[in-house]
Amino acid sequence: MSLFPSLPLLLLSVVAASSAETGTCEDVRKTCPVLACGSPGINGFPGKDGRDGAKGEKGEPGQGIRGLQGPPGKVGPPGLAGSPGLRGVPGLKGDPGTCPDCNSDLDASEREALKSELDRIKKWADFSLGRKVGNKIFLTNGDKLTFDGVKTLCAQFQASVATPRNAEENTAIHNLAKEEAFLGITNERTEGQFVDLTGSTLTYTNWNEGEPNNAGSEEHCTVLLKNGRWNDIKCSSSFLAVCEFPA
Ligand code: MFU
Ligand code: CA
Repeated sequence: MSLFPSLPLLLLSVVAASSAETGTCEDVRKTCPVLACGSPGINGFPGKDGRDGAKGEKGEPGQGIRGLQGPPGKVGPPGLAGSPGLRGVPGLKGDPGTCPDCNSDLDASEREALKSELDRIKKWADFSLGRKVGNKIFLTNGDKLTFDGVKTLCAQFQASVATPRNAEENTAIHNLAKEEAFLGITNERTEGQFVDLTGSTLTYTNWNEGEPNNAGSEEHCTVLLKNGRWNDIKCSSSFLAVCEFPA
């Protein structure tokens, strides 16, 4: 059997206790003659607050005036990088650099000393070579080359292929060359028209008898013959290389 009384028994006990409390003093005195009756006691203090009730349902939205706008939210994450911008305008020219090891600025006396030394060397070369004609010196290294080979060789020495402009220059080359030598005279550009290597028309010529004859229709260059006169000849043949230098 349970230690707790059944519900009907419990209710009965509560009703009995309640009727005992609500009964008057006279009622009590009828059952207990010994007990004296006094005046009714004053009311007790209010009982403690009961426990919080269950949470109510959410109310309808209020109808008052709208509140002020709140502060801005936090900054969002950065966006993707944009495409490159247009090229900017070129910057200004920089300052001149310094060159501690370059001592290119010669003073007047240094320039004079160099010029004097150069003149001395030129005189030595003129005396030694004995080939100076006017403002030219004709030189050969003894090589026999095609016409293109001679042009390349002379260019390497800042010179050009020997081109006699008068009888004196022609004789100077003839004296230097002990064999047939190429001259800087061609008609490679226009058949029948011999010109110098700058393309200028010749003002002096010394063609041999019957020349130029364009033998085999393939003679577009010129050689100085052993008799000192000229013959047109194939540019791909090889002859002595003679260059002319400014003197
Ligand atoms: C002459 C010259 C030619 C070539 C040939 C062997 O032609 O004009 O350039 O030297 O002799 C007949
Ligand atoms: Ca010829």
